[in-house]
Amino acid sequence: MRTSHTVSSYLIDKLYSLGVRHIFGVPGDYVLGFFHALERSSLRIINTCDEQGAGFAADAYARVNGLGVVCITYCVGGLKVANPTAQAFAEKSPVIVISGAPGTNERIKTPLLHHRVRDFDTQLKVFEQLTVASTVINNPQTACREIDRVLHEALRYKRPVYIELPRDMLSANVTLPHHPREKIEPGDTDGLQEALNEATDMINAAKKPVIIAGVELHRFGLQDTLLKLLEHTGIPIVATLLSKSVIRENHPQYLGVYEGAMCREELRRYVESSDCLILLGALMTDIDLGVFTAHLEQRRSIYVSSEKLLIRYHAYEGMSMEDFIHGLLKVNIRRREGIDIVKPPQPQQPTPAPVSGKQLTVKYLFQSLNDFLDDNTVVIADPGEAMFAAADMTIHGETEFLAPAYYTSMGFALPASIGVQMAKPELRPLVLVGDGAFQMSGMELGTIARFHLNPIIVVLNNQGYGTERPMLDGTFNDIPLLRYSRMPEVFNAGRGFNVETEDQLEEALKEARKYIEGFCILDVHLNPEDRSPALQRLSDALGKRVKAKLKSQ
Ligand SMILES: Cc1ncc(C[n+]2csc(CCOP(=O)(O)OP(=O)(O)O)c2C)c(N)n1
Ligand SMILES: [Mg+2]
Repeated sequence: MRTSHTVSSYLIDKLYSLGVRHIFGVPGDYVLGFFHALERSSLRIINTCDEQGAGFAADAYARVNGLGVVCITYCVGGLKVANPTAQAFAEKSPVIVISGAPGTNERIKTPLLHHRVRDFDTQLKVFEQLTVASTVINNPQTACREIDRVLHEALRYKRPVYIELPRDMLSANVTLPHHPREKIEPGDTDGLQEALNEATDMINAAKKPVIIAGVELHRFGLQDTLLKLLEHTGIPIVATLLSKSVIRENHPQYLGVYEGAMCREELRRYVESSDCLILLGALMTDIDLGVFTAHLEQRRSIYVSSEKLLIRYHAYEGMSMEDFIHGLLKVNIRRREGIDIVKPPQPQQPTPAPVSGKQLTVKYLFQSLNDFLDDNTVVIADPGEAMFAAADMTIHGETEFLAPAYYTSMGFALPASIGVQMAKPELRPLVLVGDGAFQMSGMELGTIARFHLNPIIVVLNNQGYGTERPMLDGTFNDIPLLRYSRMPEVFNAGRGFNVETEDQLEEALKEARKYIEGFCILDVHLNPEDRSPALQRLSDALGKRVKAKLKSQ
């Protein structure tokens, strides 16, 4: 670190020291000075077509890199990243939102400055609701402390934070912080031991324990500890849709994604008949619980997250999830082997050879895509059929599946592929996106082309908002019908494939694997009535609610 700093240089150096190498965003006059400083720094600016794209790219970058940054201008840009920031908050992704803003002096002289909404702090108030910490850097003497404080909160809670930079502050010289040694509060070791004893007794007495591994294991860097726990105990494990790929899915103890009635029937039965559910870092969201079709009883559960520890009906206050899970490695849990393990559900059947001219189905498409995966593929799925049908794909590596499985904002997957490839250039994204979601995010193909990225984009073209049709249909679920395979002409890059039949799919995937110079886009035509069993069950469950509401009006 340098010995003297401005606000800009301090923030940039700090981000670099935390492992950030790329910043996603769109400039504007209030933030141009900061972009200029970024351009001359060791951080790389990835300017996207739209701020929402930058927000999703930063979220995905945070998910694979540990921290992501989006940088935008005041209000017109900031309010467009409100939605991606909300998603990052809901799904625990540490994204730093940096927004330019009118200078502190300008605010006094000209109150009606462009982009202002109601007051100068309107945007700040919005972001206070969407982040775990926020700050406006309006005093060079406290600037470093404020920057350190909010960055620390992002890392501690794995949630977004907001930093507003009034433009006249950027080159102000700052007072460097004096770093007192961080005090680490000793945990409640007696309480922890009691919790571990209770958990050990319960696990050892159980006939059929199952671990449900949640997304917090990934966010809090506990994936290696989880693998040790599996080895130590021999207990089988499932993930949730939000945590899918928290461990590699070809691990011998891994059974699949559990999501109540939405998952495969034999998997549902296996989990729900367990007499000891060990839920580690799972957010109990409605989608992860199969829209409340899950039957996970508290009296059979050990539940630990960053917020609480519950064993059956006993709540242990003030325990750390990390300490508890590390503790499980040290206690005497009986190792289960071979015959001790109730026979787990079998993997899927092999995909039949493609039949020339045969119309594609969702089932065939996902079987073929599953066969297409290799160790370097990262699957990024948008909400809709893309995400629900992908639940049963077998992901080869850790953190090689990303989807907004709780907040479920459309338009995530395509821009997310930019963030993922910037953070992990060795991975090739397979983007699964509905035609509706593509229409919300497709311009980011321009960013993909400009930065020479090479995702394979599968557009599930079912002529509209397929997820919604079984809930309640109308012309409002129709969308313009585009020729997605012609996108390479528009963007002057990449390759496009029109895919209607099984053999065309096989050919397109073969070509896509070979063509690594740019993006590939497959326009996959599906019958609008065709749905994966998971999506059908979800739509039925949600549809009942929508229709019941309509009746009661
Ligand atoms: C930003 C956003 N707007 C609206 C919705 C509500 N919604 C959920 S699924 C869906 C339809 C998605 O259509 P498409 O991307 O074509 O996927 P499909 O359902 O056809 O598989 C809509 C509109 C949403 N989740 N996110
Ligand atoms: Mg669709």
